[in-house]
Amino acid sequence: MLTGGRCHACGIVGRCKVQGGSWPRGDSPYPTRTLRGVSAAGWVHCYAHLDMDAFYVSVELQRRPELRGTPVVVAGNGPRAVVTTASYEAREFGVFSATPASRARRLCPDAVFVAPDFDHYRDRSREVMAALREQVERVEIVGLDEAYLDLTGFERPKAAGRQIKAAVTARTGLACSIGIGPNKLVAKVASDADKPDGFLALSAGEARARFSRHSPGLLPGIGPKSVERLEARGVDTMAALGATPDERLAGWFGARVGPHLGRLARFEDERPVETERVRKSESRETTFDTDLRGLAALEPVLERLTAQLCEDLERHGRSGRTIGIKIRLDDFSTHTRARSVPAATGALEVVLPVARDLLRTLDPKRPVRLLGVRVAGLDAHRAGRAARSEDGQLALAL
Ligand code: DCP
Ligand code: MG
Repeated sequence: MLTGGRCHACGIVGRCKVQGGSWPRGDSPYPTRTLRGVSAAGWVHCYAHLDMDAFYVSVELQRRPELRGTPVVVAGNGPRAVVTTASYEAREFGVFSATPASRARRLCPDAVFVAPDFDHYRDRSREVMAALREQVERVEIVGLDEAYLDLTGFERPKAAGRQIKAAVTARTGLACSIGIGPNKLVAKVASDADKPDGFLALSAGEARARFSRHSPGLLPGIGPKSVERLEARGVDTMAALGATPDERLAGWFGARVGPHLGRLARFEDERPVETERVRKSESRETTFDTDLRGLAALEPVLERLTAQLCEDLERHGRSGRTIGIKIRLDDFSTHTRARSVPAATGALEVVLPVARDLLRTLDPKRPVRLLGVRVAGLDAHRAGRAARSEDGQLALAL
């Protein structure tokens, strides 16, 4: 739906690729929706993004309610452990996801540290996603604690969003934040902007106005390095990035990435919600508490990781043709090697000898921080089916 050259739905100038073209107001094959209190303009699409609040911590607090209202941190124990989640009380001390656990202990000595229990988080995640599927047909799970929902065609999407939020909390006892927008990017940023217990619906124009003075680092996909490069060129706000001509951005970041960054800053996004996420590879990796040196030390770890990987592949009836290993050395350089086998496999007796041979050929001479193994090129059809477990819920991998 184009008005003034810009699609109300995606914020795209010109042809709206999602719908394969543009049409005059009123001729859309999709019913025109009124998003009360948000925008009178009809949106072609309406998406919601749901993100659980302090997910791992919230799950742990249900087991230890006496800790509610206090700084709680879920983090491993080893010398290289990082914080996976910090409660909002702990965040006030400067402790966030990815803060080294040792630093977190210094910043907030009174915090209670809880060891992560990933199996439990996966179970609770399935509950969340099941609650979503009861409410909405088209759900795209993008992580343990986040999902996009396609609300296109809902009579009152904002009311639907509130109902979904209430349903998730009623079923799981966990709080979440929801963002609603005409595309996934607006929905994602909106869900984050009003956390915790947030609910925010924005049009693309409203998002542009609201975040115009924010750093481009607010956007998913623009990391600290890109922010630094932009700032060095005097572009330090979303508005400035959105107004930078494509040619200049292409000169700085390349023909593909540069203009893409500009589109992100203008909240233009045409990705559809993908309900079937077919994983094309499966991997296991581990970071050592202290660096390992030499094949004799590395091979038993490779065997353990490969056994775990193959067990999982076999359980889900999946197989792939490309076997790969990854190592990260003490200088943080990462090295991968891969080899394809004639027939797709998930069997330990096939995968392990190839992985071991790749490691022996690589034979790292420096101390190794991280070792990983993967099977890629997973059969798409079988992977799609296997992604659903017997109870019809998506099986998630960390
Ligand atoms: N996570 C992790 N390591 C990170 C970031 C996140 O292990 N560096 C895990 C722990 C989180 C979960 O993923 O609980 C979800 O990540 P979010 O970024 O959504 O963070 P939270 O849900 O913890 O907090 P928020 O309320 O900000 O969403
Ligand atoms: Mg979250």
